[in-house]
Amino acid sequence: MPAPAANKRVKNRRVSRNIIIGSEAFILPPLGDPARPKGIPDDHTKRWTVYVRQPEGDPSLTTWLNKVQFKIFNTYENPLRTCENPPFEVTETGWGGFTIDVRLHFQPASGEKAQYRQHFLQLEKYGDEKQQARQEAEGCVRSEYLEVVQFNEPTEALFDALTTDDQWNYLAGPRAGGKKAAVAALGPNGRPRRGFPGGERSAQLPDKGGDEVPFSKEQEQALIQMLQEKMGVVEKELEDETKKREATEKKLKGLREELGHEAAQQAAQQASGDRSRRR
Ligand code: SLL
Repeated sequence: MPAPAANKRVKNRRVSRNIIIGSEAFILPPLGDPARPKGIPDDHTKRWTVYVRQPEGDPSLTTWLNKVQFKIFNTYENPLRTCENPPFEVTETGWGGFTIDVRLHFQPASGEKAQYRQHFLQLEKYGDEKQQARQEAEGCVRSEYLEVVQFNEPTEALFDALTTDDQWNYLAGPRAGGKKAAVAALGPNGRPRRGFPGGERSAQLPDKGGDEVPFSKEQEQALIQMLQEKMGVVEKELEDETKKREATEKKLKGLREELGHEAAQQAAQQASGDRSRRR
């Protein structure tokens, strides 16, 4: 009985995905300020959000990411926060920074175990003077890092998910920038541009092609193979031509020698005739 695709692994393949783990913190209006939202503990000075998302224009992380859990400081109510759907983020208020455990749970068909990351919730300004001036001006402290998640020999089901066009569909949906941006996200074929809303960022090809996928790694590989075969044919032809040229040159040399010999004989005869006539 063939193994179900969720167990069967694609040999010698590794697929990577980038994710951003980060946090943003904003200063709250001080106590007594009418602009200060109600119901916030008096000692809280910041509103912050911790998040996991894909870099802009990258394939949707829901293809492989099922849910994210954020384990925040244990004085918060229900410190293990679970996000089953995007946006994978938690917003809270507080007064101090701490390390947040981020648990990445993969789609069941991936057969992958959960992975853990950590993120320090940075609330205070940091960096050089220029950076701090900007954080001050924006009233926002952001701290992000790029993480790479690698799927080594993914299950067939995961590999399929990671190589379909649908991963970019979210780019054509409603989003900041409205309809114009959504239209800009569509390629000339009316389908979402592959990964790059501005038509830039990366030259990476999707792994598999299809009727509406003009370029893929699979096609690239086929093209390389075809070119290598053609190069083989051309090399063989070149070899044959070289042999032919060598044979022709040999013949020519022979003819020249013969001709040279005859010419020399003729010249010799002529010379001896001349000599006899002179006598
Ligand atoms: C530490 N940095 O790691 C310190 C603790 C805790 C911050 C920082 C309010 C929490 C609440 C808050 O901001 N705590 O209201 O439950 O030991």
